[in-house]
Amino acid sequence: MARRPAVLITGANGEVGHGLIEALAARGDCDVVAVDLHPLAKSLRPLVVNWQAGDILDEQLMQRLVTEYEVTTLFHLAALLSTRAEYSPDIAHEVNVTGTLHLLKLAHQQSSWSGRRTKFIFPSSIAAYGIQSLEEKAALPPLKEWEQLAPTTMYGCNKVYCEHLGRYYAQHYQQLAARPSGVGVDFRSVRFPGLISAETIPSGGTSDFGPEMLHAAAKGEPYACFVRPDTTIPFMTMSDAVRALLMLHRAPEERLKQRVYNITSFSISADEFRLEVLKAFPGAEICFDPHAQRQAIVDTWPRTVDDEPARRDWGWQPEHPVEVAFAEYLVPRIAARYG
Ligand code: AKB
Repeated sequence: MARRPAVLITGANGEVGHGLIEALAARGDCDVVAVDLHPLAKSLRPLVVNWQAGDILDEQLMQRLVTEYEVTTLFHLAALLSTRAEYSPDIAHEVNVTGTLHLLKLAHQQSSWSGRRTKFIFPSSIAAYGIQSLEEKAALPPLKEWEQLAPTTMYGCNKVYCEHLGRYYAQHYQQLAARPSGVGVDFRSVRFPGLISAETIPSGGTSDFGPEMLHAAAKGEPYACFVRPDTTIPFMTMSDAVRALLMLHRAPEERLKQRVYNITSFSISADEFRLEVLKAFPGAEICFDPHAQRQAIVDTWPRTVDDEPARRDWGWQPEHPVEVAFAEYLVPRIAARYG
């Protein structure tokens, strides 16, 4: 009995998973198998051929899936984000690193079975960066992929290491073996900025202050922002983030000059974010009440990143610069969502 080709998504119930499953279903050219610790949202179930509530570290679960499905692409979205990971660094390491290693092995196994390089799409993050001081942050030009990689969070360390692991599996796996095993894994990664979704509210991240502010305003709730007004990092709409994953997925491998790409859309401060929110919800009650430790994390993340290689190699361009993001995408959807 032949196995059915399928795209496997881990962390499928998370923010990016929601958008990705909907986008893949709209395209309708592949079967999706979804795995998440929690049962898949009811609205997403009709869009996938199989969903499993389980742990990516559960070898039996994952091996059971690959007896039924030939995984052609793996979107590995499951992770503990930067704030949550600081409360449980050991668990974060287990999920973010050991989980990724297991899935790279699984992708390698799939490539060996099919004779085709399984694609492994991995969202990394601006948390991979670690800038040492606010003065340096203010002075730095948009960061390139290889600059300032000394993250201060467990999540950031995990992301940098997994980027390297992916490159290793793609290019150097068992390099000393007499006969290399299989065709290897086609690992590709984007470093996401803070993501803003109209449909879901983030949890466990440190860039969450932006989307939290917007959703609170739309719900008519007061919001105390946990970073200073001048705090500036890059952001992107969830729709652009999902487009980026799909563009990178489709790009011919020979066009890719690197395995990890920065992408960005717009950089604004927390206060500029507040002003955008006030344009749409003039009565919104937003104040600033910085949390010293979370502030310290965001202060190590860059104001801007250089995404020229992504533009050059696979045509990356955001659809939602800041005005469009708020006025045409986020606000109308969020307003409709909360009535
Ligand atoms: C987080 O805040 O941890 C994430 C990220 C920037 O990767 N949103």
